[in-house]
Amino acid sequence: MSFIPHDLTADKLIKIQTDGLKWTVSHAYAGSLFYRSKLDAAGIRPDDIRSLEDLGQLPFTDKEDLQSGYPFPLRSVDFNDIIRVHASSGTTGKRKVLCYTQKDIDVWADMFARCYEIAGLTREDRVQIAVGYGLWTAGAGFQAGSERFGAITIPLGPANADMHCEMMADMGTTVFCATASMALLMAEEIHKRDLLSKIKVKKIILGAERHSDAMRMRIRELMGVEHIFDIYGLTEVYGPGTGLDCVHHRGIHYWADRFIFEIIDPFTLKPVPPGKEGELVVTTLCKEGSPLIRYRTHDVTRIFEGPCECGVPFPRHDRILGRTDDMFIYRAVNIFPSQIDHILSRIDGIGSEFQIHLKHHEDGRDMMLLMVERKSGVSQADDSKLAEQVATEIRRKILVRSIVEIVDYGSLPRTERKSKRVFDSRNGETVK
Ligand code: DLL
Repeated sequence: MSFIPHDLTADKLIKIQTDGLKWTVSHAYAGSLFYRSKLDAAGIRPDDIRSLEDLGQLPFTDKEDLQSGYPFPLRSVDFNDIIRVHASSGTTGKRKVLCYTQKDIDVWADMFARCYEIAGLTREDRVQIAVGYGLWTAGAGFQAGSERFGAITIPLGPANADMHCEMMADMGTTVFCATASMALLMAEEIHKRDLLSKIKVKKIILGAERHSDAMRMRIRELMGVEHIFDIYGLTEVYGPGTGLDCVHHRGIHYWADRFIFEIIDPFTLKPVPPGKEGELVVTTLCKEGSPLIRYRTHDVTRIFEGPCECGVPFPRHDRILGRTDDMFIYRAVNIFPSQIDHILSRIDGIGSEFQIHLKHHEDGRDMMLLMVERKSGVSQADDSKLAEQVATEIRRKILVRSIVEIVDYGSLPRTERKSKRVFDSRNGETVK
């Protein structure tokens, strides 16, 4: 049995998307006061939406709309039809709460089963789930997908390293699912405890946060796995499982029969040319509880053109390259953490973990302190040379000065959730 419609053609997809777009706009207009007033204000009636070209007329939805509509933003069905809510913490303000009908839960499980299929799992596989359960979508998504797919599911949640190591060995786990941070933490534990010969993990599925090539390489090295797959998703679009890269690892296949992805310029809000980076905007095609109309994710990626060697008939987007709201301004330069990541990934002797601390100096200027882990096995003796090299590269590529401190491998905090890498205390204390 396959969860992937291998007979999906471009024409069929256009039909599914057109019907789904019309359905979504009518459904949201009829069921949600929020959407009705938004569409009325834009002078749009559901009947105006006749083809995919009409998508661009629709107003955007943004995270503020979810917060102002708290506790049931975007709700478009009767409370009797809602069977679950999930929420994501968000960085500021109230949580984003999204509601699900039974159909939403089923569609999500089917989408997630596709992810496991694309990763080449079979029903013999044993899937250990290390992401959080509860209001967060992660645990529920990974579990429902694995069960729908028919693999053996081992739902540990973050638990602790002892428990993960024990279950991994005893259950014969073949697939490990985690946030990128947790995958690194576990890979280091397994290495430290010298457990590699006792475990059978061949594949890691990770996501939930941006991660560097260096981090993926490190995890792969330490755990000796065949593949690391990148899974994308967000609470607003069901949760994890909106897509996954295949064994060729040239982009994330996404389920274009369940949602439309547009890439826009976050400043002009106009679509960018095909293949160019921009902000991902999502319109769902059959989501009942909390449908999305042109929802601005603030995630930066691009859509790849052309088919993939694997033959899966779904389009691909690039890894998430950053978030438009990740950017910080330091000495009048706009900087994304991914730029720092990129530079560090290319310097020998550096590990994958770093922190950026922005502080206000008493001389009135801002300073950026970069704490960077030394690579495991590299001698401390070269720290000052390494620090100089990092600072020079940053000055050369980003045009700002920074203070670089090389710290011991493993000394920056590891987390089972999402890592925080930027600490901005410029409105608080002053450093001398
Ligand atoms: O993090 C869902 C998820 C859980 C995805 C587990 C994958 C694995 P939220 O908490 O709503 O949902 O956060 C969504 O996380 O907008 C991205 O900024 C980021 N994100 C998710 N997956 C990736 C990824 C979950 N593979 C936000 N790469 C999104 C980079 C990711 N960033």
